[in-house]
Amino acid sequence: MTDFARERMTQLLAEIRAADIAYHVHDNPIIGDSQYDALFAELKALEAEHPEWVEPSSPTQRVGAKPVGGFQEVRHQVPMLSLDNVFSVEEFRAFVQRVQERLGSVKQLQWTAEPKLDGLALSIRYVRGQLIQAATRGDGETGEDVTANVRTIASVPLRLAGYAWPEHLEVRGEVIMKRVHFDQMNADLAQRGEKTFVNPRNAAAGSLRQLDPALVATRPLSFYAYGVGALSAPLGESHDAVMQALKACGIPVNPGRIVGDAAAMEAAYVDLLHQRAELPYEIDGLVVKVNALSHQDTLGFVQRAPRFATAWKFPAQEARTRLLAVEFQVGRTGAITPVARLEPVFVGGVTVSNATLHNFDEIARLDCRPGDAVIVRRAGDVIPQLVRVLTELRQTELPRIERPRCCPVCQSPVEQAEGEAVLRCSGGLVCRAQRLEHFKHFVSRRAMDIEGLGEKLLASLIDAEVITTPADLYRLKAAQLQALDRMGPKSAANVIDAIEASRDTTLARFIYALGIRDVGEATAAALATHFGSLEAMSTAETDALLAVPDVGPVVASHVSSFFASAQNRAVIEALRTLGVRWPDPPQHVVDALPLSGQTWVLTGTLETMTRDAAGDRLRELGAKVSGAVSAKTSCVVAGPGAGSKLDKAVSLGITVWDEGQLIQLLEAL
Ligand code: 9MJ
Repeated sequence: MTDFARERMTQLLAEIRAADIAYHVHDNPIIGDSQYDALFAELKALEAEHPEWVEPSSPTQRVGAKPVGGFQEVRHQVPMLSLDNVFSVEEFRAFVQRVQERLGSVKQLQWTAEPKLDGLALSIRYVRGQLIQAATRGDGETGEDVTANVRTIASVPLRLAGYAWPEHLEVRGEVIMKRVHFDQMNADLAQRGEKTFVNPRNAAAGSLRQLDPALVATRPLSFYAYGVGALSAPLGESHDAVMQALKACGIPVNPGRIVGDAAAMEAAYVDLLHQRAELPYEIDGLVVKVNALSHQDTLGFVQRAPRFATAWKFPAQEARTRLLAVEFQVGRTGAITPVARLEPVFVGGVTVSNATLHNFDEIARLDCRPGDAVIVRRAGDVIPQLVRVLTELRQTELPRIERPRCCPVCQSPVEQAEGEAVLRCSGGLVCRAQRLEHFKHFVSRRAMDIEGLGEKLLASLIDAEVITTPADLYRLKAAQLQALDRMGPKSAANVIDAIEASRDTTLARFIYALGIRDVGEATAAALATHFGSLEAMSTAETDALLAVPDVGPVVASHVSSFFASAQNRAVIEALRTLGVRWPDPPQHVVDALPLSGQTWVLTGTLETMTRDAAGDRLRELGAKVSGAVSAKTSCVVAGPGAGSKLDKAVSLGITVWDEGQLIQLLEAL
């Protein structure tokens, strides 16, 4: 019996370790979460029966006791270097030239290019394959012993795989927190009323420096290796070979590639910069290294940094500036959004002078006041955010921002629905701001698609009272447009043509264009397919609306109250009389469509069609197309540059297709 138990424990250890490596090192899970949990639970139960057989490197032994007396100092046997930085292509070329001059005799120099992870540097020491110690960089000579905390990081092996490792092996790399994990953790912290972290790097650093390993174990940290420290035997002759050897030991490595020359490195920089926002973790540049270790040795070091490598930094995503004022913008549905006006600052590659503050609760949470020094963040193409206020720099008492009581545009009273953070203007279409936003939405590309009717022109038409409802657009005459400032006959005729062309539309677009609250494109498409006509939809009872996939009680009530308004019905009637029309949707019953009930997500770049076009085709086939991956997602189509959504899909075990598979499906249906 005990022999059997011991054998089973060995088998479980092997299976769990293999699953860990497949998941963390190869990004290619071999078993599902519940199967993994079952193996883990079985091992734990057997270990409880036979504590004498518990291996210190068992995956059940990740969480240990608190280090007594805080973190001890660790002297690094081989100093932990930092990287020199370059900030421009000229500086980068100068670096390459310096290296080439120093290695004068070498003809075909090989380089590696890898993302620069933005986390916390760590050195992990393995002796005879067992994790013995982990230390932070500190000042490069002496760091802190964070072994107990690092043992809790699921992707750090407690025992190396295989047997091809040197007796002493020091692995160096970065501890990071992936974006999805960061968002999730911050949401959990906020829900518990605890302090949230400003960015993933602070979250990783703050977590690793917690004294209680049990708490660290709850923080979703990851580790990627990018180098080695002290070694009792070489792992290879090049940086790339060393990384492959680490991977074979079951250590997750920073993904790099070999590049031939400066031009290829410059292309790698641009590629990575484009992928940046989609990657599952934050990076702040491209690291290039001379590949051959013999060349690295020849080049040596200057002060604390190697001559054989450099970090070509991306434009910073965070910058300090000053908050000048907070203004309130009124959206299409009356939502009042506070916007921070900032002293212009160069961040994320552009000059930023506005940042979103989301809602009034956010103002209260940040406690931002005009005059404050603040940190703004612009990541990828997303709207800049105000992430932190440097309250410690406030020298005099600054005035708090008052919650608006009336709409800043039309002075109607402000409302706040129970349980909602959003403040709303109660003025409806009386409010000029809501009217303008309503028109902007109506003419937008995914709605009635009227080109040439920009915000400025719409505002002039509204102010001149030429248009008060969307139906007025179809009564516009070129002469009226020309009468407005600086509108030539040709431009006026183009606008009229665009309006004319928009009369032929689809029911889904028309429903979307109406701007019913919470009815986005996907819901509009679902309503169109389900009801087949505007009449059926506009007279539907709540129960009938609730039968539409994607429609819940809130949306159903918005739809009902929209059509209950005589004014709305009159506008629709006028639009139809003025010639707005659409073909009858396909006479399918919803459930009969091939992809009914499925939710698809498109991410990354598609090469033979746009994501919009692919989304339209999928919707026509009955699928819902969503922007976010969840357990309910049926399939994710990932093109080049796919990042966090792909990562989430993989972690949830959701089917992932490439563009070719999607095209095959679309052709087959
Ligand atoms: C980061 N942070 O991703 C190095 N790093 O190499 C990479 N850092 C490094 N390499 C030598 N990819 C010293 C630091």
